[in-house]
Amino acid sequence: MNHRALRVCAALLGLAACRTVALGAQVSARRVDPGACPNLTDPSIQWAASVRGFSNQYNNAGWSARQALGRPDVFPRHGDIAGTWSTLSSGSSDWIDLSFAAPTFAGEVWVFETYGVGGLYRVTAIEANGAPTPLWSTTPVRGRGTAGQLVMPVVPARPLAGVRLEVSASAAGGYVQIDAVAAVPPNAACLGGPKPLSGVAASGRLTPAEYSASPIPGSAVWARGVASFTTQYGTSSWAAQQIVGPPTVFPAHGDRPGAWAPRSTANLEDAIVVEFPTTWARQIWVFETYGVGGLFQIFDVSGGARTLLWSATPAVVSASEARVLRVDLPAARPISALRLVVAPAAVQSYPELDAVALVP
Ligand SMILES: [Ca+2]
Repeated sequence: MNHRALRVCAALLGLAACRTVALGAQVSARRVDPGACPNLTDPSIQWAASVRGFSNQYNNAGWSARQALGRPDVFPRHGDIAGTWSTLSSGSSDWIDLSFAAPTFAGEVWVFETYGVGGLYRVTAIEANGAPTPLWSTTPVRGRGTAGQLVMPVVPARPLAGVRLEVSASAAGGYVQIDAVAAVPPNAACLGGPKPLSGVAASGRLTPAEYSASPIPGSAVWARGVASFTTQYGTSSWAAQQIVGPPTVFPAHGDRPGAWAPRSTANLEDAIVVEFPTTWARQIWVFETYGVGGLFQIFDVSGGARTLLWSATPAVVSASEARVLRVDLPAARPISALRLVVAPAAVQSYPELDAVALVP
């Protein structure tokens, strides 16, 4: 398999680092028991929405390929139960290709196995551009007697158009049946995904009109410096330094000089670390003037800490208006540095950040 390589950048505690990631590097997936992941009803989860193809199906009704779409309807039950895609026989090796409704920014892929659990041995990601990339593989084993949820990290997190599953009924010792498949954004991840600080409330993104009715208080402390960044679009007009100080673009919207812009709309992830005089902050305000919605994580990285304060699924919020994200913290905390993470590829644009402030 010829793995595609992708340049990915990360800002780590003041050190901006870029590395080349081979998409297709094997990840460690885990089969977890029913109930181990509490987020099954999270509305940001995208369930497989259409069947692109399959090698076989047991029949054209209760055990057809279409039964792998949507939310689980057999899981957490285990057994030869209608409502799943089933292999043609108890001795066949089969595959199925499933698509999500639209390329979905995924930090994990979940597969719900309800019979012949152990027979699923390979999962291939279908990238947003249609290219297949190996995600996980193992040796198929004899089926176990309970349903399983296979949880696979997607590294780096990125938009996926679909997945291909390969199963071996002969290895499992009986029919293999798959109930449902999901693309899960990082904020709803089951394993390993960072969990935001509890009690944090986002106001949503204020429109310029909403902002003018309820503007930032005069006590706001604006970012005074940039500690690091992954990329910048040039060294002047869209440089990282353009995020320092009060807004200069807002309330205007557009690809306008005066805001930090990452280098490429194809980057999966970019980040900037901004510095403040230490402030006991109760709120964080971020002014997004282009690629609005591409901002998806805010970390407190003061003094070597790394606490996820806020997380969302990156998606286009507005293509015509600027927005102000206001995050309300459950209690004042001393902040001297924030790491803001954007996903250009998820919004197919330059997420441009005009200004960031702490409000005591
Ligand atoms: Ca099903």
